[in-house]
Amino acid sequence: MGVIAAQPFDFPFEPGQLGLVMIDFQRDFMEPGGFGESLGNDVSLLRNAIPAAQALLAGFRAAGLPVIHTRECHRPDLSDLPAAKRDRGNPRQRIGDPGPMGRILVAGEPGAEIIPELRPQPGEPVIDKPGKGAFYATGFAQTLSQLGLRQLIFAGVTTEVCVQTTMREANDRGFDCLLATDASESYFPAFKAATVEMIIAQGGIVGWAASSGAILEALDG
Ligand code: TIU
Repeated sequence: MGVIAAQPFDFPFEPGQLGLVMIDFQRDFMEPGGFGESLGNDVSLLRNAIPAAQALLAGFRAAGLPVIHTRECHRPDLSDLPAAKRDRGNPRQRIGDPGPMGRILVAGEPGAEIIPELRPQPGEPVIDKPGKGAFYATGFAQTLSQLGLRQLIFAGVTTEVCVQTTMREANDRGFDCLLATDASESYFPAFKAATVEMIIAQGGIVGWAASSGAILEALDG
């Protein structure tokens, strides 16, 4: 048994049940010319999460604990892209349109790849998901079950969209969820701050939050 110093209170964990979930650290969100920028965002802000995410990856790998990566992307024929998602708003480019990193948010294109700094290692599961949450229309639940995981540490982008949606989905399925605050970023600093607050409010209504340093200290200890 280990304990992570967290908010709103300590997070006790069984190492055999603990995994790291890396949400959507893809070029499409992290680099210019992809989906994130097509929505009008300054994508440079997201790079703040890379050093802490790298440290967590290294710590989990060194401890021999599972790491699962996700990517938001659609099949090349866009058969898993609802019209409601494709047609929303007035972006510069829509999902499936050609861009400098290939077709926007399409599996197999350069933009859908995880950034080199956080590239998955062979054997680490990579879940492609058509929605914001990682459970919807994927094998994520089965992967977690096969790995025997009940307690999840979340890193990734963006904090209030795909990370928070997946944390809420996991929380409702009975997982203990902890957000690694410095390993997650938003295009909107105020939204990130609000997300951390709403996760830990009401006695941890969605889960816990802690810095990568506190998580790594507990893994070492
Ligand atoms: N737009 C935005 O903030 N996020 C997404 O569309 N997807 C994820 O968060 N991965």
